[in-house]
Amino acid sequence: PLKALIFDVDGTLAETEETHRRALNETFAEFGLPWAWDQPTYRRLLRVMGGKERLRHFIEHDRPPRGDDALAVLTELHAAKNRRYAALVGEGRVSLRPGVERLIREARSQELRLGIATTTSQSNVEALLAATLGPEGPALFDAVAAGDSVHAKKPAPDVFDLAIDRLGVAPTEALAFEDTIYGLRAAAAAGLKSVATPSFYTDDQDFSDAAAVFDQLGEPDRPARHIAGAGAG
Ligand code: XBP
Repeated sequence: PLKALIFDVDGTLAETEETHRRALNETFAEFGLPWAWDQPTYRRLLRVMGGKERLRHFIEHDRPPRGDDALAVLTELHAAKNRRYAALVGEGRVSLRPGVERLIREARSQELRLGIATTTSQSNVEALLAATLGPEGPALFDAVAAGDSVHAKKPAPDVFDLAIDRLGVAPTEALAFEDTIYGLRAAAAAGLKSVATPSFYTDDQDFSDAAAVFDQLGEPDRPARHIAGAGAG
């Protein structure tokens, strides 16, 4: 039987990547780095999972000016990006994707356990849940497995293994919600089936390995005739 739902964060709970990108570009300016990631550049770099890993890849492969200076302060650069990101999220600049809040609240009322399995950090997850679901948002989830608590980020199964372990369920008793093929691979490697909800930066990926693909988790259509019919009865 299904006992738990495990959600990815960036792209799945909310379209957060443009906020990460804005926070990054503002942080590059703060650090005096003459870099700006536009959307095509960010789309290409999103193939590397994890913000810090992505920055390192950019410096080592794109060889931008001042790369060595940035490499020396990579941890500080990424932490500064996350402070900016959390501040932007706290200002209410990010909303949950359609249907996500309903699914979370219905799952809780059906006594399903809820987990998070993400590449981003615990603090980013808490900022997003509090800003979108209210102060009690983080407490709606029974387990948060974040990228900063595991050895290997997605597509490795580690965050899903950790989430499953903390939820106390078997992989076959949980369903993952993901927006990337890297997330699908991570979930599959941990023994979970996935529902895919492709997002702004991932809708060109191949989701044929997902158990189901939905463009969003929004409310089912309620054709006007049903409403009219109920009223006319
Ligand atoms: C998506 C990611 C993250 C975010 C940025 O993670 O790869 O790196 O882009 O967050 P997921 P950080 O879809 O698993 O939530 O800079 O904190 O890594």
